[in-house]
Amino acid sequence: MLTYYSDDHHLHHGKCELIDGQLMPCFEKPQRADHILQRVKDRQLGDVLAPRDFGLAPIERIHSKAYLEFFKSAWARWQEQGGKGDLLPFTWPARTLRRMIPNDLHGQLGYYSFDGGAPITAGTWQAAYSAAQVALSAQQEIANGAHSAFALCRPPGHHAAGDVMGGYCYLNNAAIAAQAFLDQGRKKVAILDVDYHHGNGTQDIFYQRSDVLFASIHGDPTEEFPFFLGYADELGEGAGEGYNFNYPLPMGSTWDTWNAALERACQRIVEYGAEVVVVSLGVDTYMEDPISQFKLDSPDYLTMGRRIAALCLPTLFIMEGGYAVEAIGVNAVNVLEGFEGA
Ligand code: OKP
Ligand code: ZN
Repeated sequence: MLTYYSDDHHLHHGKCELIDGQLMPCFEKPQRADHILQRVKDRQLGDVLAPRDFGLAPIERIHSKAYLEFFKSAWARWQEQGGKGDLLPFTWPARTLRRMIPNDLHGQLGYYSFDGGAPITAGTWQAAYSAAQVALSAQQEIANGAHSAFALCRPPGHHAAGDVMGGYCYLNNAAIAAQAFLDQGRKKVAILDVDYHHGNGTQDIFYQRSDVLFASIHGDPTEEFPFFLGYADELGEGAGEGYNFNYPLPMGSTWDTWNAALERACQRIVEYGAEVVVVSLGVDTYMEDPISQFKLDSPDYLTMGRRIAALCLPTLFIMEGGYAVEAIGVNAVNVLEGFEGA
């Protein structure tokens, strides 16, 4: 399997996030992708290629121009104001407030985000832009006939909606790639989100559409981030009704529970008649993950890959979360090796 990868992810390295009332070093850090790349090489998964540049057009199919313009220029505006640290939001248009777009930078940052987990730094735009190009390059590989490809993306994307960043995510790499398949003539794309967290951004983007089926297995949002989406009764809306499937699982879930949900998700994908599968590949379901509460072990990821392969569909793997940095390479590449039947 070919891997697409860009060193540009190093340009995004947020300093801190707020956890338990304390500023902690960001869990979503460059070493994550470095470890995965190392493992891809150690296991000789296949060649590692630099992305092509498909420009902004395929990104604009998912994200609004206003949002992209804001994101692209936010750091320069912050510098003009003499800003020093990372740019982080602290006021959001929550339930009692109006959804205005104010003039102020921090007002706009609140408008275009849903949490304080997505810092904008000097290189965040470039890193996120390149991550989207990595996803598009791997997508192109499959469009050209490959059975699978791996987009080693960072920062991740599945929490980002059309004009909202958050949860470490800015551009929704999986959604951008799924849309590219459709724009090239495919009619039915399934997105299987195996990250520990619900892919609220991806769900929102495709919620009213039947050309993308979204299935997500994740920590029950009554107990876990992103809290406000990801429940089992969210089945899609309008034309999208019946094309959204959430499998929220209790904290502490082990492989057997997780696997039963995977089986149900795979059945939906088969019933749908998907032509291609995009996997939002998070490995924060791992037992040692520092911010997550599932109990998968490293060999389980081989089994996961095998089950996904049994769908017998062209499969695009897009990297999402996973924060047990030492194990993330083994776990992510185990899915890919399991898929390949290793
Ligand atoms: C991203 B992905 C606030 C804590 C909130 C956000 C988790 C984002 C996970 N500092 N945690 O789905 O792996
Ligand atoms: Zn996650």
